[in-house]
Amino acid sequence: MPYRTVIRRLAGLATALIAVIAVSGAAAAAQPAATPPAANTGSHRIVVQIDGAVQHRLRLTNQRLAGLPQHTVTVTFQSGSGPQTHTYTGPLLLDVLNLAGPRFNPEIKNDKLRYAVTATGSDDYQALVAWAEFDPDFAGTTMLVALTEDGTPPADGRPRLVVPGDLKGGRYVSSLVRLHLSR
Ligand SMILES: Nc1nc2c(c(=O)[nH]1)N[C@H]1C(S)=C(S)[C@@H](COP(=O)(O)O)O[C@H]1N2
Ligand SMILES: [Mo]
Repeated sequence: MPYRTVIRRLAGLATALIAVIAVSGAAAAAQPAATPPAANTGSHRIVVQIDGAVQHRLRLTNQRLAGLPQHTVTVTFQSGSGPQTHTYTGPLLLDVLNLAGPRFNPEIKNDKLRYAVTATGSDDYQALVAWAEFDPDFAGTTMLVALTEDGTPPADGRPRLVVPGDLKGGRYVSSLVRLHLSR
């Protein structure tokens, strides 16, 4: 290949490369500046912290939650935008808390009846459920840490507390970041 041709081809390649870099730069610049961190759906970096009166404070990824036995419930609740019916899938709240090991005192009669789990959303919204509400020895409601709603993960990828039987949606805490066990 003549020397001039080699130079021309190299120059062509360089131009193409610069164009690709410019286009990807423009795409990156076009992203909204206020994209919240760790909001990528299905990301392994999304975690729910399990803490309080537990033996092991845990930071559970969606992947870890998806590895627990999955349950599905269909529920209806009232909300500001009218009644909503959804099918949720995810692990039992009971299984998630048992992973962390509740520090119940065997010396105290029915110590677990003194406990509650406070769920916190990324917006600091909070609601609590009593341990007895989801414990099969008592009310035994199938409460979930849901990973999907109607077959789809939430837009921000974060799980949602599901509280079947509640008339209003207030305790369906979405965008869960923390489950805190307290006495
Ligand atoms: N994190 C978080 N979860 C929340 C709320 C909230 O403000 N923040 N509102 C609750 C209320 S009052 C209702 S009625 C339902 C509404 O459900 P939706 O957001 O799926 O419509 O979400 C509940 N979960
Ligand atoms: Mo609500």
